[in-house]
Amino acid sequence: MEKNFLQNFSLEGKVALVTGASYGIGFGIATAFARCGAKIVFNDIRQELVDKGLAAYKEEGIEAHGYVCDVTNEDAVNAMVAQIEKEVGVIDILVNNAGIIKRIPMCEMSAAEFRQVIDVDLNAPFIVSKAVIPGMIKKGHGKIINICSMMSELGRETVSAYAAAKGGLKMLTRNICSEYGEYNIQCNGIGPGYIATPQTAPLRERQPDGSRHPFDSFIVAKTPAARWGTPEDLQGPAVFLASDASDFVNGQVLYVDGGILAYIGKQPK
Ligand code: NAP
Ligand code: GCO
Repeated sequence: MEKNFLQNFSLEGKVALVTGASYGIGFGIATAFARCGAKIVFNDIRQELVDKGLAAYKEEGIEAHGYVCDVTNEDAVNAMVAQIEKEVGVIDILVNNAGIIKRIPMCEMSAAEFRQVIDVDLNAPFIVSKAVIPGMIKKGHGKIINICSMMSELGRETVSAYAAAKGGLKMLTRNICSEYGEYNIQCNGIGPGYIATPQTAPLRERQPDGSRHPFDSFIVAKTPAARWGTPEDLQGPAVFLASDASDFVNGQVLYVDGGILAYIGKQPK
C-alpha cells in the first residue's frame, strides 16, 4: 500500500535520546517526538531532576525513560547508552541538547570556567554522538540533532566560551555528516534564537521599577517576529530533522530564530 505522505514525518517506534531534557528546550522537543510516536529517553545530571522530568512527561501522558548521567563523563555516557540499548532499544534519534552558559567578560573569566562551558556544550555532544553512532550504523540509519545557537554565527559581550562552543558544534555537525553520511546517518543542527527558558530568565527579569529588562527590549527590537521564542517553536523543525522527511538533509544548521539573524534591527524612533 502506498505510504501516506505524512508518514514521512512519523517517528513511530523510534527510540529518541534527548540529553538534558527534564525541562526547557529539550523537554519541548521530546514531547513533540512522543506525539509523533517516538519512545522518549532523557537524562539529567541529578536524580531529583530526572524524577521531576518523569513527572512532567507523565503529566503530558508520556511514559518517558529517565537516566542520571553527566554528559561530560565519557564512562557514564557509555554505561547509560548500553543500559538504554538493553532496557529500551538501540537509539535511532539523538538530540544533543544539554548545555550551559556563563555570562562573564572574557578577561574576567577563568580558564576553568571557559573549559567547563566547552566541556558541556562541545565535548559532550562529541562523547554522546560517539557512543550512539555504532548502534546507528548497525541499524542502517540514524538522526543526530545538535542544538546550536545564534552564537554559532554571532558573538556578543560576555559569552566567549559559549560562542566558541556553539561555533565548534556547528563544525562538529558538519564533520559527523561528512564521516557518517554513507551509513545513512544524518547530523544536522538547530540554531534557536532567543527562547524563553530558565537559561535566558536572567535576560528577561523585570527591573526593580517593573520595567522590562533592557536586553529583553533589545531582543524584541532585533527580532522581526517581535517576540521571544518558546520551546514549542522548535518542535516542528526538530520533528522534521528527526524524521525520514529529512533523509537528504545533512550537515545543515536550521535557524529557528524569528528572523533575527536576517534583520539589522528596528531603527530607534
Ligand atoms: P536550560 O533551561 O538551562 O536547560 C539545560 C538542560 O541541560 C538542563 O536540564 C540541565 O540540567 C542540563 N544539563 C546541563 N549540564 C548538563 C550535564 N553536564 N549533563 C547532563 N545535563 C546537563 O537550557 P535551555 O534554554 O533549555 O537550552 C537547551 C539547549 O539549547 C542548550 O544547549 C542551549 O545552549 C541551547 N540554546 C538555548 C537557547 C535559549 O535561548 N534558551 C537558544 C539557543 C540555544 P540541570 O538543570 O541539572 O543543570
Ligand atoms: C545570551 C543568550 C543566548 C541564547 C542563545 C541564542 O546570553 O546571549 O543566552 O546565548 O541562549 O544561544 O541563540
